[in-house]
Amino acid sequence: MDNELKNRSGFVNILGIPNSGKSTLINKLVGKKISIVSHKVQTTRFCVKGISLYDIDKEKGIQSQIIFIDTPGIFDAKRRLDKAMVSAAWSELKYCDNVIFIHDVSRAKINDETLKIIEKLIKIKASVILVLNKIDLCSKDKLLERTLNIEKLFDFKKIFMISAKNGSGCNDLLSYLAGIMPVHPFLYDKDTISDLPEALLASEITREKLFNTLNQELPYNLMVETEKWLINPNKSINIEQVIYVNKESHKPIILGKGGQNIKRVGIASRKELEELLNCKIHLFLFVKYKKNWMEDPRKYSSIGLDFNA
Ligand SMILES: Nc1nc2c(ncn2[C@@H]2O[C@H](COP(=O)(O)OP(=O)(O)OP(=O)(O)O)[C@@H](O)[C@H]2O)c(=O)[nH]1
Ligand SMILES: [Mg+2]
Repeated sequence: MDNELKNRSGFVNILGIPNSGKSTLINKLVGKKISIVSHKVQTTRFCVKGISLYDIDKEKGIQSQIIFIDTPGIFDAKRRLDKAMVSAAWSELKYCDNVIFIHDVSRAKINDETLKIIEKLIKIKASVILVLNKIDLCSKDKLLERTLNIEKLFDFKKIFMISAKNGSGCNDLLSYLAGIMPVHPFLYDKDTISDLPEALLASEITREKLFNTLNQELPYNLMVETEKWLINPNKSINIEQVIYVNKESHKPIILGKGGQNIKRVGIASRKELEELLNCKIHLFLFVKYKKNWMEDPRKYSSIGLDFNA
């Protein structure tokens, strides 16, 4: 049989409550930043695919292409945007051969949100791999106790203990997943690592810098849109982005004293974009008040969310 016919390719959905480390994990497994990370809950707003190629047999050139799907954190959503995010997280499940359920072991307990997800996974008879994350923050005894308690709740197909942040255990997880992907020709081009268009990634990078630069008073309800993308003759790129806030009072928070804050955000975002896109970037940020952007259906469809979820 032709070696190409021995390749594997399939989908792995990463599910979990907000802040459990889903995006940190996908970035680690793909080996490149494709999804933004912050210490705040509900950072990821829409599903992002990240693709990893793993050599199963280097000599024979047999590889496994694992298409990971990072999803918004699942919780008891009430507001429209939150509901749309949670619905998006569950919606990708139907395409997936495997599900990773990620649990943050540094949490004091297995909370209700976690139990609700497990209940649903039981109901839909999903094939689930449990990934216990943030083991760098947890003692061995606590980790053992948590493992015993959580494995009672569901017949997990396999359990891994990892730190998505420092990478421990991540190779074992990747190698296991590579081996269980179905034998199938690559579903995506060999060189593709993400399905996120560059302009959307650029908006996300700026949103991440806002989340990470602003502290407690950060208006969670902000959104960033890349409105202009102009490639100059010298190959540098001019990017114009608008940060939408839905309260006038949020504008000065984002700008900061004498515009210091927005300046910091702009510098951090530009630096990262230059690294990711490998060229010089001229980034221009604007802050605009837009009443109720969260009630505008177009803002949902532009990032693949269902306004009526
Ligand atoms: N110490 C430690 N921190 C981690 C680890 N994994 C993730 N984090 C941190 O946990 C926080 C949340 O990480 P994210 O990857 O954004 O979590 P998420 O599950 O994608 O969150 P949402 O998108 O909001 O659902 C960030 O501050 C990460 O740096 C880990 O293994 N160890
Ligand atoms: Mg995330």
